[in-house]
Amino acid sequence: MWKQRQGNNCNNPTMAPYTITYFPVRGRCAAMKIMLSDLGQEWKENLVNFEEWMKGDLKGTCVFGQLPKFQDGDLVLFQSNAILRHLARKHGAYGKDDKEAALIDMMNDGVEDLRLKYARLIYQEYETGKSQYLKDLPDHLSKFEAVLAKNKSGFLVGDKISFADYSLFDVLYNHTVLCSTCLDSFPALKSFVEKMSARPKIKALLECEAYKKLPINGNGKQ
Ligand code: 6SG
Repeated sequence: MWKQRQGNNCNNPTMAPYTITYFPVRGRCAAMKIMLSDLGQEWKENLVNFEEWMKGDLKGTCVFGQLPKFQDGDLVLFQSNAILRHLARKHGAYGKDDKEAALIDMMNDGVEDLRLKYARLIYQEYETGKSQYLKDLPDHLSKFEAVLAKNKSGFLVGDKISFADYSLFDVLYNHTVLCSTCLDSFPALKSFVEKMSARPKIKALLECEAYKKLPINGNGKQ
């Protein structure tokens, strides 16, 4: 049986409607925790360490053999982006109509592309690929910069925050840890990260000890 951590200072999991099961890292759960916090939602957390995971019992019950696992009552979900979308539908972070929802999906897919490049660097090429990665990064960032600079609301799509904003914020935050100056020539991205970090419930999560002590990535690289 894996360890269940009920109560972690970051939120009050008593009666929480949601349960997140994941490794003790921020990784694929950071965006959903940022989103849940900002939306004023509570969750319980089950932390699964490497040894427990390697036993394989839990893995065998996961649809794709991977975590995170997300439970909302009797609904059990895998795939972090499907989880973000489910929460966005439930809590009004998926645009005002179908057109906005389509644009939000498009932006989130763009964020996912960058997230996968980042994950490849962190997990496969950190020692050999970092300088080339940082050379290529402005080209990727400039696309998000253009979208944010055009939309006066400060969000990716429409007038309201959406799950794509939480996801972009998470990926940008990780990149500022990778390279503290990487947003310097992107004023809209810089201001986006500052504003998202300053939203009170996001700020509280980012400053909470239990969250801070989780490494960003599973191999300790950042
Ligand atoms: C890894 O990739 O931490 N899930 C990961 N790995 C374990 O056996 N497309 C989906 C999604 O969006 C991707 C899921 C994701 O939800 S996250 C998973 O389940 C497996 O495949 C990144 C991460 N990796 C660290 C890690 C996991 C197992 C071995 C290394 C944490 C560190 C040590 C044990 C637990 Fe570990």
